[in-house]
Amino acid sequence: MHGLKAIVLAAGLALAGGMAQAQAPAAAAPEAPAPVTVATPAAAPAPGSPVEQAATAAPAEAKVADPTLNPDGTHKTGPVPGIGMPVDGKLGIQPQATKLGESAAGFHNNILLPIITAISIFVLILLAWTIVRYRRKANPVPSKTSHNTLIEIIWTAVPVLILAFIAWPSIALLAKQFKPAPDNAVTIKAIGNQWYWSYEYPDHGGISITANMLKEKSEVQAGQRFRTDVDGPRLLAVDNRIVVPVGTPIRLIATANDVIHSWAVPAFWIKMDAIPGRLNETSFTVDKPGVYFGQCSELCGARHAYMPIVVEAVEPAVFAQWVAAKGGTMPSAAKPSAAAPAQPGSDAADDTATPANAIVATGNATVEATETGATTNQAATGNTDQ
Ligand SMILES: [Cu+2]
Repeated sequence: MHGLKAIVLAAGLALAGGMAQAQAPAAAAPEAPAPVTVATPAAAPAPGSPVEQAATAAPAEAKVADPTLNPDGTHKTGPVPGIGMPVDGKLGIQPQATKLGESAAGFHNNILLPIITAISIFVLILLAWTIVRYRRKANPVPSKTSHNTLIEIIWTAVPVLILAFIAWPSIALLAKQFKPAPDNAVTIKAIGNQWYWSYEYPDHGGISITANMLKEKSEVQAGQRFRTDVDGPRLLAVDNRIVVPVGTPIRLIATANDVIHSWAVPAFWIKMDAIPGRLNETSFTVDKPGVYFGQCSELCGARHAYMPIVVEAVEPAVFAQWVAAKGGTMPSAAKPSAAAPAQPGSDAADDTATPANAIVATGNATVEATETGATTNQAATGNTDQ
């Protein structure tokens, strides 16, 4: 019977492990780039940074309108109920907006859940049968049997086989989740603060965004911005969304200024700790345009529940327009990120490999960092410059 309990426990842990990846990035982080170069915000791109000045039509002349906002500053795109957000009374995992999320949710729904259900039903039946069949009235003289080699072999071997069967796709999934982004990825740095998120786009002219939760109409004074249903559900809508292009790999780097936070968006299958003085990295590619909601998922203090995350995925052309509206610049397509060069093991096939890319992909991040000069080692400074 112990063997069966172990199966149930192990299966439960495996299920929990599906979403609770919080600890894994910490373990993976030493592999992550120690000296990450960050272009100084907005004013002067660091010498050698891949900011291409020529691309946009002179933002100085006519300010480009933010394509995601209405003239009054409210969001144009509202959420689709059930997509990228929780729904009242619903059980299970949100529909996934990334390929990795789809495969992970499929693993959970089609493999783990049936196994767990079958084991639970089997144990329940076994218990009920034992209680009824071997009750004192039906079985007045108890058996003195204490060993049965065949049964012991079975109840040891079967759980081992089940665990091995689960481990195979689990480990493959973990490896995929922390596979470094290709070097043409869009780098976004998410910084947790008590209690809001701020973001930087170091490869896009150092755009920085602060995202605060929108208050309800009853909580603000007349004339102040409040949440509408287009902004998103209560407690999940923010004033400034992060905008990402669909179909493009995003390299997400998470860190924090004060205490440990966690950047979590269920529809992307991402939950990553944001730790002061440390850079955790993951990557994702959003398949469908839309608005996706998440929350800080590490208990970080009094207003932990009030630092939501909103990602708006748009077509690449709209993203370029948004970058221009934010006063940023699109990096040259041929150049990799200066802020976070691709790591060994990243997928070079996603990339239109140029000689420059090849050098960075195989080269040494430290060399890159020292060449650019105006860099900051986030890990060493504890992010005091944020
Ligand atoms: Cu937090």
